[in-house]
Amino acid sequence: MDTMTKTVYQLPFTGIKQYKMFINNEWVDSASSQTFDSVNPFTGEVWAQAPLGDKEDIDRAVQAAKAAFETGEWSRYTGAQRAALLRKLGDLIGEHAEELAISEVADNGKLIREMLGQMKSLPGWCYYFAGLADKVHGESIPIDIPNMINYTVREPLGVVGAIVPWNSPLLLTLFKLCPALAAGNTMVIKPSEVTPASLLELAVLIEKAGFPPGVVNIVTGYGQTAGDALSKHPDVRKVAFTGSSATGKLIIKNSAEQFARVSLELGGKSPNIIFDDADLSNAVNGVLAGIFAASGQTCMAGSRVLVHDSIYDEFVERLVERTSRIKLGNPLDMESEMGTVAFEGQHEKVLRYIRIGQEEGATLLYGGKRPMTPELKNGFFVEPTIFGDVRNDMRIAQEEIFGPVVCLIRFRDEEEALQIANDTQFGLAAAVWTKDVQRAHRMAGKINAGTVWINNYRKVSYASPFGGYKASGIGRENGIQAMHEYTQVKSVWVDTGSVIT
Ligand code: TXE
Repeated sequence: MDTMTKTVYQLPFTGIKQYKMFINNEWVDSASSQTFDSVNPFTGEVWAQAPLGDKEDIDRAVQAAKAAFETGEWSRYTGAQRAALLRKLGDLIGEHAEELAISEVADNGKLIREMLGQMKSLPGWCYYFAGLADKVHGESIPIDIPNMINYTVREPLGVVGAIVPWNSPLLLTLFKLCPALAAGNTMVIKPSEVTPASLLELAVLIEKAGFPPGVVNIVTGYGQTAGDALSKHPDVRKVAFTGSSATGKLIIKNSAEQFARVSLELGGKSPNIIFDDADLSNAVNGVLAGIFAASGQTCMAGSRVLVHDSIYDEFVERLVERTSRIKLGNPLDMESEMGTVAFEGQHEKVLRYIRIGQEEGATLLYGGKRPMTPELKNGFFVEPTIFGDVRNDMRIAQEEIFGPVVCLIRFRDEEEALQIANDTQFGLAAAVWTKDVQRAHRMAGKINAGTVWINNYRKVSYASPFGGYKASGIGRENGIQAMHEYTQVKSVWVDTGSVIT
């Protein structure tokens, strides 16, 4: 902290910011002219308003995206041309990282110091997928039929609908936007109603980068109306969704009507497993980062910590001591170490689960309350909370809380650790802390999750596939595999027989 500049960042304006949506490269109000409020979760006050887009606005945006895909300038772009635009967008995001970070913090209460780091990583997504844009190729396939040539080409899908949540709006949008555009698709994006601002700030950069009209459209509005209309739209060929498992199910049902493809990145209840030979101070840091970063509001949160019986007491002592030093505060202050929960409904949900944990008989070892000091009482804060003696069948161990609440569960041996780790409807991520390299890989092989970290927690890269097993999702984001999710394969047959005879 000593080396860090002590700064409290400010919003670059006073009053309430009025946003417009972005359709066909035009800045527009909603068809109904209605707007909705975005509340700053630190002050509890409205700081921005965005157009309340609905079915009609979604339809307009999808038509613009369809025209851009079928007949617009974009439909004639080569991969290298698409790459150049993505690179330009990456440069602009890098240049505007600070403004983007501030708008996300005002919307969702995450820490400015976390968000500055995240924003600075975003250009990497643009550059990586720009690099793949001109390498989307098929294969030549040997065929066991005389005089036949067969080859495949990979083609874009068409209009992609992206529905994104409030916990990391820009990062989770770029997971979708970069491969979708690199592959030649066009997009309609619906941000969460909790966090409309940063995506509309991104739209300014999309326009500045020079993407042709209709390639990227952003419609703000509620899930049950705008989101529903987007996931049902007959001209949408793929829906890319990040959010709750319950809404994910609705998205599959909606998109089944027109056989649109779906990729879903959903919730988790990820196990963070500490063996008795682990480096304990690294493991404690990994547990803290796993559950208290973003106030626990990440799909990959390490919300179940499985601790070997023989080190349980020492581990608890260290974890509680470190947790007691976490400084809650203004998310725009570089010295704060934990921000708020994103909105009132989520705040109530987290506090409700803390009550449920107590009723179920778990031991509240630390936290559990809303802090009421003068600086914090207006914000949607929850103390970092540790439950000990949790049984894996308790609701707090089975249901996604999505807040700064960690469940400590004891295990006696590797077999039991594995059984507990896999005893969940979810399968997004997991970590194993041990110095035994054979055990680490054995566990990695047997855990049912899309990502396993060994002696680490939370690493993500544009180059590595990310997604869930079981109720944590369908499909993978990031990596070369993401390009396959945004393309379809055409098989072309050529009969050379008539030439030969
Ligand atoms: O999620 P929703 P909510 C989990 C987390 C959280 C819970 C509820 O446990 O407490 O979900 O959060 C849009 N048709 N995660 O209610 O509803 C909505 O407008 C189409 C995990 O915010 O899934 C938003 O843009 N779209 C998670 C997006 O879906 C609909 C991140 C996500 O909202 C819709 C967020 C509908 N009927 C929450 N209803 C993660 N995996 O990171 C809503 N939406």
